[in-house]
Amino acid sequence: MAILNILNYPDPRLHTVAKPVKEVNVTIRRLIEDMRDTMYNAPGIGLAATQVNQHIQLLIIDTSETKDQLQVFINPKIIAKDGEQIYEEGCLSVPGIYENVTRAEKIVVEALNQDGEPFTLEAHGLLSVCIQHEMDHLQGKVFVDYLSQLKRTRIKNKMLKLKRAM
Ligand code: K1U
Ligand code: ZN
Repeated sequence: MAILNILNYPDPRLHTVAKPVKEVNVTIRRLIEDMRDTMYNAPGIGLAATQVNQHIQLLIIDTSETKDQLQVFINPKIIAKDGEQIYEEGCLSVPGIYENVTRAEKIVVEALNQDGEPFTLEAHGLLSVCIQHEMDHLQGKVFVDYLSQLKRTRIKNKMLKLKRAM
């Protein structure tokens, strides 16, 4: 079991665009295990490889109450979107900050699983929000990027103050 370091906003490495995974091999599977332990330990309901300073297209999610339904998405692509929903989002890279973000209500996503097998999933509600939030991380985007300049500056200053106090 390894708990990985989670990058904190405004770390510039959070704005790195992730590269596609070429092969789902033992290195990727080990990273998935470490990311799973890191996400459950935080605790969180999602984690993108970007947040643990690995700039590859890999994200994991578990929105279940029982925390035993890990979903792995490698090289995810949204192939359809519909509707709109507003959800008060959090982020393990921006601890203590929760803000409303508007996203698609329904998405259809194609990805590879941990065995390198392709799958297609239709997601709604929190799962849909979480996939979109984690896919943003892979594009170097943090949820605070949807907020006003004023709110973003306040959050950035709060995070830098927290870092100095540590
Ligand atoms: O990307 C991340 O940092 C993970 C993030 C996922 C997320 C949450 C809410 C909306 C969109 C995306 C988190 O997991 S923040 C922590 C959190 O929401 C939570 C933690 C424990 C129990 C339930 C929720
Ligand atoms: Zn996040």
